Amino acid sequence: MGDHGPDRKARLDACNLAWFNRVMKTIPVDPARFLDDLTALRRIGGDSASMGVRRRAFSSEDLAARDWLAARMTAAGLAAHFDPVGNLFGLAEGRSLLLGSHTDTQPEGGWLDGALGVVAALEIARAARESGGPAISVVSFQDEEGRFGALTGSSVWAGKLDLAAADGLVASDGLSFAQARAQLGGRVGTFVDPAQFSAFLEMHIEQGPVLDQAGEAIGVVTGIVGLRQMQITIKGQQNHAGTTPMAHRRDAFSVAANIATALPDRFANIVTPQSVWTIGQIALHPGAASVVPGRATFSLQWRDIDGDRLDRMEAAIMALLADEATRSGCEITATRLRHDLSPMPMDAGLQAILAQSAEAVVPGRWRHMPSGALHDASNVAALMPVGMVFVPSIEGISHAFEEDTAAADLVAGLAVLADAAARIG
Ligand code: HGY
Ligand code: MN
Ligand code: MN
Repeated sequence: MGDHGPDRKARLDACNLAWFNRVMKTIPVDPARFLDDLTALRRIGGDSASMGVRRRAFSSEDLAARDWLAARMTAAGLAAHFDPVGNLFGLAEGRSLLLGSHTDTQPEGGWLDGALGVVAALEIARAARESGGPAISVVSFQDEEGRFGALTGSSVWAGKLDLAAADGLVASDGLSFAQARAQLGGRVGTFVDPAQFSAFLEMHIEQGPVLDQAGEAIGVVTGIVGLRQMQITIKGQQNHAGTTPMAHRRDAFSVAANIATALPDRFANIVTPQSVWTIGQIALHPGAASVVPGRATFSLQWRDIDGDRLDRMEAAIMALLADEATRSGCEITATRLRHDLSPMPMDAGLQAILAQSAEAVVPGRWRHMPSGALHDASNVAALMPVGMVFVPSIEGISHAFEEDTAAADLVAGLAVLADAAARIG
């Protein structure tokens, strides 16, 4: 795949290396090597016509990316280790700070979502080892993007989802998590003991417009929203699209459409402008133009920073489903995603350190902010103190091939994360 990004020299010129060398007094990371690794990773599963990537969890592209990462970890002097669910760790000896994110992507993924945090972690761990700095380990969690569940790899590692339940998760193409992880073959090792890590830091693109619109370079994350998700199935009556009068239909799609359009009214007294809900997947059976669909199955996901509000949104959804079942005469069932992804505050001490690093690297061009996206840090917070740092997303676009961030902002994020890692020590 052609390298759609600017060439390496142009990228480095954009980084103003004189500034970079002035601020990087702690762990001497190499921005060129960092950007080269990011570009190399983008090529694995890269879309030929854009900057985007396709690396669904446990796809051949995902496994190739993990093998590439394991080799880079080994070359950096870290012990590459796959756990039973495909989380890939690069382990330093003894107690260490853990940095990382994920390398699996959405079906049409951006080149930086997750990959940025993993490659930045690799560069910082490598530079720390080269310079006799603090012990730093690296992780790429598996299935953060929810091909099977939601943040599956870190949910299992954090004990929020048991392995048997994870194995029962099934992707939309029918592949089970058990079948998928069997592809690890001889790579697989034991689960890594979280007690060896002092804390976890994750750098990530913002995936929203706030920093980009403000012209700021860094977000210090205060908390991560909670997420709830249901699979809703509507069973009506499959019938002839020409001979079935409209009044006699039990059209599963029209009920699904009613539910989608009724949600804003049902949520009106519950939500804030930051609350979000999405119907991202829908399947109609039998899916033919001349057949009134007898079955509709769709995902409904909602997110908010307040757990109580998530509960009230869920109650409103269940009431709407009951009303629609009565009105339409269709059978409506809902299966809730089992494991809990509650709103998660970031560790106050790590926020303070990240704020100091942000002020040192990009004085006055940073802010504290919540995360509207979910991240593995939500799960890791069950095991150790966690912190997150954002870099801007150009025009706020993510989960799309157009996702991108300016090279100077990528390097500023690297500098902030390295500075914070050095302060944590
Ligand atoms: O959906 C999310 O928030 C994450 O990007 N997987
Ligand atoms: Mn992500
Ligand atoms: Mn994502």
